[in-house]
Amino acid sequence: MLNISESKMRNLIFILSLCHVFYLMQFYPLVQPGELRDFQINEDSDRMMRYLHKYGYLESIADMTHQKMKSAIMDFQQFVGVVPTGNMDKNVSDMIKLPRCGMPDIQSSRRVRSYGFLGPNIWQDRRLTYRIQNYTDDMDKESVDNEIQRALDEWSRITRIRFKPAKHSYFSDLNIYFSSVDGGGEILAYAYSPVNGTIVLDDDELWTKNTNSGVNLFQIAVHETGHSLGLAHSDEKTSIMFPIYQGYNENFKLNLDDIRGISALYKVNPHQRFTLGGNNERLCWDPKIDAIFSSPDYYIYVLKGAKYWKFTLNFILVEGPRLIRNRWQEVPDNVDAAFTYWNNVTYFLKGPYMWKYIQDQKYKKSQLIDYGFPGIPNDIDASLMWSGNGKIYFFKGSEYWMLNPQQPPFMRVNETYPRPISRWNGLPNNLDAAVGIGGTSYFFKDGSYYKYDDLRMKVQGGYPRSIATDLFGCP
Ligand SMILES: [Ca+2]
Ligand SMILES: [Ca+2]
Ligand SMILES: [Ca+2]
Ligand SMILES: [Zn+2]
Repeated sequence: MLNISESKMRNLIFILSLCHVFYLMQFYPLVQPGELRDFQINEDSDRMMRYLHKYGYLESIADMTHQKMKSAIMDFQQFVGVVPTGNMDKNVSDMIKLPRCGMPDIQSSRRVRSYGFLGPNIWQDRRLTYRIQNYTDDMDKESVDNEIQRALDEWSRITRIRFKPAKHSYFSDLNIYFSSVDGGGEILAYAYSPVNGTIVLDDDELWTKNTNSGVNLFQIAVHETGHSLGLAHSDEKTSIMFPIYQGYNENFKLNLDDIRGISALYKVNPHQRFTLGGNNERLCWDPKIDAIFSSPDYYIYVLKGAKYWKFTLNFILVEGPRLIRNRWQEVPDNVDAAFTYWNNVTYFLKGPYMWKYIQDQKYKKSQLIDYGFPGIPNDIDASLMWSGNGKIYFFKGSEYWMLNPQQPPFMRVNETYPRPISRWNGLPNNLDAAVGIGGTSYFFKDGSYYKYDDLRMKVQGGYPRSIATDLFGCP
């Protein structure tokens, strides 16, 4: 629990941090041209140099050389995903004018690959409070409240962290301020790593919701609260932790990179998992499942017989058992397999048929598997979208098939399939079900599960383990 002196301390840290930012932005020590060896300074290169330093690409701007500048530009180009030429061309000088987050991209010269962490600390408490300390004139108060809560909910969905408005600022973990930062453009906002909790939104920007004009408060709040939880910038363009603002996205979702990052930071202690009891016991004494899939809104559904159970990504039970036909009317009991593809279409398969749902609830149609996925057999055991390459895999007996939905001819199975399951280092034949969660795939068979490392392409050490104890929290 917080006490008052801690909170005062935090205010002091906030003021000091602001000073630091103003120092960086306004009283930045100018390098004298004489200090630069072969490096030519002009208005453009000066701006570039400050930018690269501010965002962590240049450790120091003293002793500047052409080579240092070139390699910093290359690092920046690599981070934002353009060809790393190292040249200060128009492309790069345009890029550094784009609105972005005020936090550095590179910390202490560590090169980031996809998601990263800001520091060693995370919040120990899973119930956090937040307070919007002042409001902008750009939006009505209620909209600001809603957009901020909605942003925090994005992270709650993946972690067990719950956010509630604080009654008093003394006791608030996250503190959100609207304040003038650097005028319109460049810095939109910044936030600190745990357990600072300060988030500053530049009120020199026009904050908006549900529109292309101005800066979308919700998206920026997801990004900044990501920092508050400990996430650093990601070089994945589709990640919300990408530093440059990419405009309003009406279909915004956290991507796999974000989910992997936040899940890695806030792992759930397996011993604290929700325990199945009462009506749920069936999964405990008979944990052989028919199918499992993760939905577009990041829940995991387990299907068995006529029933389904809904879990969070960390296997906390949220719903179930319920009847499959009450949620997906067209889908029969005892399905063979199910998976969700990146286009948010969920497929249920049984015998020679498959049923398609958009956003896992709006029924689209059913068709023969051989028609929708030419070359894939009937009566399959398991299916999943593999995070290793985004392609769809089907398993049956001792064989598997792969589909690349993006490759013409449409959905045609490559002739080199089926292949033996033994190629998946450590997976057994006759699987029951499979699902990909973040960068990990889980395979299920007879009450046991195998955790598969998608990067190293093998079953992790210590597996198989019990589904009932590990995932379903059975006694
Ligand atoms: Ca600004
Ligand atoms: Ca404003
Ligand atoms: Ca199955
Ligand atoms: Zn940021």
